[in-house]
Amino acid sequence: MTKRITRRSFLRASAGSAALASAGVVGFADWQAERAHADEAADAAQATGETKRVSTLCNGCTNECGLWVNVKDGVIHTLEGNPESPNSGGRMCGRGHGFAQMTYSADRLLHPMKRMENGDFEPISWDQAYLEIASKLTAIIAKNGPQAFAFIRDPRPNINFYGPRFTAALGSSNIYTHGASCNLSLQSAYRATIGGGFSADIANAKMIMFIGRSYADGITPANVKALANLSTGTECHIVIVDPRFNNSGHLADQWVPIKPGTDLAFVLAMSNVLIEDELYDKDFVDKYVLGFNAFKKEVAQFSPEWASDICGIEAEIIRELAYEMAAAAPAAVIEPSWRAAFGCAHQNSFMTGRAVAAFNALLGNYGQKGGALITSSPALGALPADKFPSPPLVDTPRVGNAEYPLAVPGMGTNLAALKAMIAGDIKAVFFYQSNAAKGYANPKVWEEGLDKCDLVVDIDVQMSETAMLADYVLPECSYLERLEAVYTQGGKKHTVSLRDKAIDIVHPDTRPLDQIMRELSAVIGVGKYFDFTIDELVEAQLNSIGLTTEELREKGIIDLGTSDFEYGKVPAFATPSGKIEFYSVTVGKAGLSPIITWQDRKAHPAEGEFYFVGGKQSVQSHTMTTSIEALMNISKEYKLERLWVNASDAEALGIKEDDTVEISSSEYTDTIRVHVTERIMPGVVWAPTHYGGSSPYLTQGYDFGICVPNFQPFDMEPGTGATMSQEFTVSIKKVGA
Ligand SMILES: Nc1nc2c(c(=O)[nH]1)N[C@H]1C(S)=C(S)[C@@H](COP(=O)(O)OP(=O)(O)OC[C@H]3O[C@@H](n4cnc5c(=O)[nH]c(N)nc54)[C@H](O)[C@@H]3O)O[C@H]1N2
Ligand SMILES: Nc1nc2c(c(=O)[nH]1)N[C@H]1C(S)=C(S)[C@@H](COP(=O)(O)OP(=O)(O)OC[C@H]3O[C@@H](n4cnc5c(=O)[nH]c(N)nc54)[C@H](O)[C@@H]3O)O[C@H]1N2
Ligand code: SF4
Ligand SMILES: [Mo]
Repeated sequence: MTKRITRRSFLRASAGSAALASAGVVGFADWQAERAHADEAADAAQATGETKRVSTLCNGCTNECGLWVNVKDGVIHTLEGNPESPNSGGRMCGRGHGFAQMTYSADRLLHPMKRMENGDFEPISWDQAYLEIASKLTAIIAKNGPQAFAFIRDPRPNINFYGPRFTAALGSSNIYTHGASCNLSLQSAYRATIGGGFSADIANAKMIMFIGRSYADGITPANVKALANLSTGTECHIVIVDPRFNNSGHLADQWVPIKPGTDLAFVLAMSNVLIEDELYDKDFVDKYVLGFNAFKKEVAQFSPEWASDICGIEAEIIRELAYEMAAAAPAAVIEPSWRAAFGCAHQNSFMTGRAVAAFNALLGNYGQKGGALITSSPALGALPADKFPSPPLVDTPRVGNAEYPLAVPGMGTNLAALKAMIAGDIKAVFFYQSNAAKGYANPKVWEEGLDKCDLVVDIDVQMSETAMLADYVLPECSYLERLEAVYTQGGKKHTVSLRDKAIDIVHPDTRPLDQIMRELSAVIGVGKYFDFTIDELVEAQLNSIGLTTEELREKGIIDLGTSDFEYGKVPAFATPSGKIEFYSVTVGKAGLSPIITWQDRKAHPAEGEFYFVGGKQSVQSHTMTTSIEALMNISKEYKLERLWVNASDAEALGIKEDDTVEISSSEYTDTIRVHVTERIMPGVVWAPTHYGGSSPYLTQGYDFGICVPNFQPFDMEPGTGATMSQEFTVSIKKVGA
């Protein structure tokens, strides 16, 4: 096997990220240099006539950035961002370049693996894997019914086509995403309040507030670029509300440190100011809001003075921020945020999301330039039923739906499935591109649940921690070696693109998902729902919107021109009442306060303890990139695993830079090096969420740093079933210099 992407060339390509990680500054010059380097290399290669250029999508995170792959002599040579890509804006981040190394990684799975009696894994043939999995699965379903099966996946268009189809073909409704450990709380909150998600009109805002969201750490390249433009080219007032000065802080005007999990009090207090001082948009509220009077009565008690102690922010600052937001409205917006603060973090995350959506409504900013935008997504047409018959709809409600009725239906809560595994109700589970056992809840609990199952199948490219707990591991080829179902993206414009095959399969015994589903379903006896190739599926999907594969391949990304977005048009709110629901009957029925109100976080530090917050780093994606050598070299060189401790706290505990501390929660104790800094507020510690790998098969990330979910008690947010990733506190003590 040729490994043409050398460590050196990738380290060079990732230099921008290294600068970003070390200095905490977004290195645009570096990114540009990186791009120019890619172009040069592509030109040089093309001159020899040996290069082919394939348009595809990065698989380094959920952003689905469009890119061109330059292939030389059948080997991946360079990658370039596609300027037409809405999320990348023509730039790829360092992870995107680094993750391409997965294709040539020495840690890749090469054959289907089976766990033997003694616990070791042994390679087996595909035929044997299919036969054994099919026979176990059909026996489990025959004995326990189809609801004894569940499928958990990281939702991307390809698996969103195959996963639910496979689950329904087996007669089960238990299909889940990773959402319960990402943004389930806030998406469910936005759905309940405004009918779905929204985006901030970054380019045109006069004031923008980020609450626990960092574009420069949790990267979407186009947003980083827009924020950088905003910070240099305009008068926009950019505020970050975060217990730590995150890397977007360098592009902001104001850092407002806040105690973790108290963002709800902060937003309610700003709402109190807008209402008490009559600064809110009365016309907008009259027309579009349900339950304003009840909310007004409720928030009368939540003054900035009330919130001040809870949040650790001076009342005057809260008042000032509310006034400034009102003055800039409707070109002012609280950005929707993503994971860390209220995506799945605390027992009040859902309520925080509702309060954020409501605050934006008080500003009257929905649909307005510089405000909160609700846009549509394109839909593919129906597929010919003879060639692509759909399995019958399953009526039985998914496990977890009854207890967590507020969870977005497209996500569900996989933790309810985990509980059902422990209870013995779910006995067979499939994972696709999902390292649930390392990141969706406390790994100990996943181990218990998967141990109780009679069949665990994991489709992955490497031996992840979840794969380590499986009975069968099916090796997929990497994303650069396969074609996938069509990708559509919504927003101000509607686009369509493909994740395409850039090179031939490197390891002959690995297979793409579509082939695995087709072959396995045939052995199980439900093959009629998968009796087509991926090329046939893609062509039919594209034909359904008047396009062909050939056309899309040539252009890379096509603007469908179907977006009906228009500035100034107030969008439709897809809530039960058609209004923005400050009062929600649905939420009330689920047992939560129907009116948006204060709810405390659950865990509070005792004397001597700390709040814990986690977060992304520019060079890593969740757990999966910690197996990429070039990216881990950056993490190791810049000691990116370290725990951030405030300088005054460190002094009180006698801790110095690079000292090793023992960190303990109610669940777990580990050791970690410390970074002493003023960039985190006193009383709070921060650690990156990517590290602490425990699969010895993944040589790069093994045992580097701490695994944050180990510290988290198993618990679920009422209403949504989100994981509550930060409902714990820690104590630290020095154990070594
Ligand atoms: N580099 C990189 N980029 C990514 C990803 C990745 O893995 N790596 N993943 C993508 C995905 S799936 C996601 S979900 C997003 C996540 O994107 P974000 O949610 O923006 O990511 P984080 O870095 O986890 O959190 C942002 C900030 O929230 C702060 N924070 C933590 N708790 C609280 C709190 O209680 N209140 C407040 N106000 N702030 C708090 C943290 O200190 C951190 O600086 O990133 C996306 N982009
Ligand atoms: N410890 C920890 N837990 C987390 C997070 C974190 O940062 N750290 N982040 C949270 C967030 S925001 C999210 S969105 C979720 C994300 O959760 P996941 O989507 O599960 O993300 P990863 O943990 O990176 O695991 C992805 C898995 O997919 C595999 N994989 C990579 N490429 C392919 C491929 O082409 N095909 C197949 N079949 N498999 C592939 C990787 O080897 C890895 O095992 O995790 C959440 N939980
Ligand atoms: S943000 Fe980076 S890792 Fe994610 S898809 Fe885009 S280039 Fe890939
Ligand atoms: Mo996420």
